[in-house]
Amino acid sequence: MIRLHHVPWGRSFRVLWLLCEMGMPPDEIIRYGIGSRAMREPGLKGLSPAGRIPALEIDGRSIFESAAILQYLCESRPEHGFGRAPGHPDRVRYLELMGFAETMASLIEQLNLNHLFLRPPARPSPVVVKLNTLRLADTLQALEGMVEGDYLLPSGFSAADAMMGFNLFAAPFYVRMEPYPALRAYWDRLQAREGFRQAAAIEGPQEFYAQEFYEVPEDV
Ligand SMILES: N[C@@H](CCC(=O)N[C@@H](CS)C(=O)NCC(=O)O)C(=O)O
Repeated sequence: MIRLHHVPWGRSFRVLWLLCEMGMPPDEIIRYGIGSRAMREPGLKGLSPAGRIPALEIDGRSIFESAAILQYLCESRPEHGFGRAPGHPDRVRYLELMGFAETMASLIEQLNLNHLFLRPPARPSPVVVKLNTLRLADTLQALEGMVEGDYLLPSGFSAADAMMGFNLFAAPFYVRMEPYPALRAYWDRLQAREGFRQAAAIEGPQEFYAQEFYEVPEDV
């Protein structure tokens, strides 16, 4: 029995995607809305102490933090070859990317907070938005130089691609992607994978972002 605690097109998409890559989509998906009461209730908090998604119930246990969940899946199902074990030539870059994905996602989270979730009279801070947008662009520039062949590791698709792939869904709502041709081609390759397509079909059309692009607000 596999149960995923999930926000559509949130970071739990990484888990949904890797499960689909492994041919074991969740038996049950509990969907939440960001900021909803259900996310603050003891049910989710009992599985994920800060009331965040994802949390995954699998193998008679529950796990939170997307990177930890992906790593657990790779270690418990090594036959898929999606992890990079100690001693593997790509091991260090793999570990770097698993962490770097959250450096990038934390910038996206700040932009989501400012652009999507503030309620009047609160308003986005132009300075904070500008700074986080520039910092997000810096991480994309760095990642642009890290695409090795078809994926991020020369040895092929890995959990690090699932970690980063979510970011490449979200980042283009805040940063124009024209300067990053390698990332755009990489994102196209990720979306063409059967596992991604299956996860996206389970997910349905994204409704997380209401606009195609969010500009940095004008200074007041
Ligand atoms: N580092 C965590 C971050 C989890 C996280 O913050 N998830 C967001 C959705 S993408 C969330 O649950 N937000 C709820 C909130 O901020 O209250 C992970 O990768 O699992």
